[in-house]
Amino acid sequence: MTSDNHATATQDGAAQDAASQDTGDRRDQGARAVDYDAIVVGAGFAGLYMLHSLRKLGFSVRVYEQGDGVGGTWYWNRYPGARCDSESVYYMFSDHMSEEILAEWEWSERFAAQPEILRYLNFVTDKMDLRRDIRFGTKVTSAVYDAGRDVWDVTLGDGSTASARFLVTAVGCLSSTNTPEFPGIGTFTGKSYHTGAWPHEGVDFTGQRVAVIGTGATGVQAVPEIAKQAAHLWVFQRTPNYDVPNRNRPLEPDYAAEVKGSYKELWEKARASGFGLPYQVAERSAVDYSPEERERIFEAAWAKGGFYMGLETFSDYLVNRESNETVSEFLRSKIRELVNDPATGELLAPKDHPFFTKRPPLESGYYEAFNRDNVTLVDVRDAPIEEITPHGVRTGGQDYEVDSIVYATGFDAMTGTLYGMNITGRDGVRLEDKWADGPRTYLGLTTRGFPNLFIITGPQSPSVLSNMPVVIEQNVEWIASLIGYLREHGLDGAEAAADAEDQWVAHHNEVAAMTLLTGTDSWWMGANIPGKPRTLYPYVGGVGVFRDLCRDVADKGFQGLTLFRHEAEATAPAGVSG
Ligand code: N01
Repeated sequence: MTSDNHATATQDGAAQDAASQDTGDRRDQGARAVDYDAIVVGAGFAGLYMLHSLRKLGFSVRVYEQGDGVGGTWYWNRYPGARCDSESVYYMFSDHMSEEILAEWEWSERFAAQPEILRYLNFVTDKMDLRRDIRFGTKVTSAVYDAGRDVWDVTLGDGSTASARFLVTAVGCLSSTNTPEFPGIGTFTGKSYHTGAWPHEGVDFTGQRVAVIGTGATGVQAVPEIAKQAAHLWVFQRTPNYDVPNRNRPLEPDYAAEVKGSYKELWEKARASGFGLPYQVAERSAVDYSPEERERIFEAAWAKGGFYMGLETFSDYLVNRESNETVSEFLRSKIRELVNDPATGELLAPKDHPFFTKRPPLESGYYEAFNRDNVTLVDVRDAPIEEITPHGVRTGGQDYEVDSIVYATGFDAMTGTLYGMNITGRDGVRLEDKWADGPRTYLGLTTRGFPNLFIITGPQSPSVLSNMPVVIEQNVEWIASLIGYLREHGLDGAEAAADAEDQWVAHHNEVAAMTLLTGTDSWWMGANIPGKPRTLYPYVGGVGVFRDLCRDVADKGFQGLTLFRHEAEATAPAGVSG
C-alpha cells in the first residue's frame, strides 16, 4: 500500500497531495505522520461546505469523492424528471457560504431540475476554489481509528492510504441504492437501470416497452417523462403515495428578487423552523375547523403546490390521526378526480398509511400519465413480483415482456453508505456492530467509541425531514466550531460521553413515539431493507429545536462530549471533560 500523499493518480487531488507536504501540514504524531487535519468523505452540498469551513479556519483538508465530479445526489440521480422538491430559491447555500454567490446565482425554475442543480454546485465549487482539495473517483473502503495515535487511517479504493485527526462523513442520506433481490433478476436480457445510478449519457426509451418498479418520489418524477417516449410503460406499484402537485414553472424574476432582497430574514426563519423552510406554519388543528373551512384551506394549498399542503394548512398531521385523515381524504379525492379510469384511480389512492408518514412525493403530470393509452398501472401489493424473467417481469401469474426495467426502488438510507465505508472505532468495534440494534448517537453528529468522527446529516439528526441545505449548514458549522474550539484550547479530540449519548437516543425515541411516523412502513423507519432495525432514522423534533440544542451544547463548552488531548503531546492530564 502506498500513502495517499504519494499516490500517482492523475486526478486533481494528486497535485494537491504534494502541495500539502510542502506547506508542512503533515505533522509528526510519533511513529507515523498524519496527512491532514481532516478528511471529508463526499463532495455534495455537505462536503463542499465542510471543506470551505475548515479551510477558512486554516485546517488542512482532503475530500474524497467516489464520483468523477462534485454534486453528490445530484451527480448520481440523473434519471428523467429528476428535480428538487424544495423550492430552488431555498435549496442553495446561504450567505454563510458566500454572499456573492447568493447574489449572483439565478435559478430558472421554481423547482430546479437536476442538471441546473449540478451546474450550481459546480459554479460554487469553482467560485470558492474548492476543487483543488478534492480527489475524485476515489472511494473510501475503510476508516480505522488508531487509538495510539488518536488518528483516523483511511484506505482508498486503489489501496492507498491517508490519515487525519478528524474524519467527517458527508456521504448524503440516500447514496446507497437498493435493488430488491427479485428471483431471476440476473437473467433479464434487456437493459436494467437504477434511478440512483443513472447513465450520464442518458437513456432513450423511444419505442421501447418499459417497466418502472417503484412509486416513491423518484418513480413519481420519472414516470411522466418515460411515458412520453415509451411504446408502453408498465408501472409496478406496491404502495401508493399522497402525491401533491409541484406546480413547477419558470421562476418569476420579481419573486426571485424579493427572496434575495430579504434573504437574511428568510434564512433565519428557515433555520428556526420545523422543516428548514421559511413557510408560515399554521399552528392549528384540522379538527377544529368545519369541513367547508378545511376544504377552502386545502384547495388553496393544492393550487399553490409544493410542500405547502403539509406545512401551511394544519400543524398536527403527524400527531393527530383524526386531523391527518381529513387531509388524507382530501388528497384521495383529488387523485380519483385526476385519473379517468375509476379502478386505476382507486388503486392510486393510498389507504394504508396517513399522509406524510411516508415522504409525500411532489408530482408534475404523474396521475395524468395514467390517462395515456400507453401507460398501465400494475398492483403488486396483493400479488408481489414473483420473478424477473429473461424477458420481463412476472407477477400475479402474468408475464410483462419489456425491453428495459427501471428500478426506482430507493436506497439503503442513512446507514448504507456509512457501513459501506467499514468504519472501525476504538477497540476494533465496527460502526455497523455498534448500531446493530439501531443507530446510537449524540445529536446525530457523533457516536461514542468513534472519537473525532463527525457525521453530517446522520441518523438521529433532522436530515431528511428537512430542506437539506439548511441542516447541512447547521451541522457543518457546529462541527467546524467544535474542531476550532479544540485547537483554541490545545485539545486534540472529542468523543460523545456515555450518558449524553444515552439521553439523546432516549430523547430521539421519545419524540418519534409521539408521532404517527413509527406506525408506517417507510424508509424513514428502515422498513424498506430486509433485516434493518426498525426505528425512526431522522430526528423529528424540528430543525429549529435541534439547532437550539446544538447551540446550547456548544455554548457550554461542548457539553456531553469528552474533550481530550493526545497523550504523546499532553502537557496536562488527558480526559478534560466538557
Ligand atoms: O425511493 P422510495 P425513492 N416490490 O424508497 C418500491 C428523496 N427524493 O428513490 O413503498 C415492489 O421512496 C417501494 O414500495 P413500498 C426523497 O426523500 C428526493 O423513490 O416500499 N416495489 C416504493 O414505491 C424520497 O423519499 C427528491 O411499498 C418495491 C419504491 O420502490 C427518497 O429520495 C426527488 C419493492 C421506493 O421508493 C427516496 O425516494 C426524488 C419490491 N420488492 C427522491 N421494493 C428531491 O426532491 C421497493 N419497492 C430532492
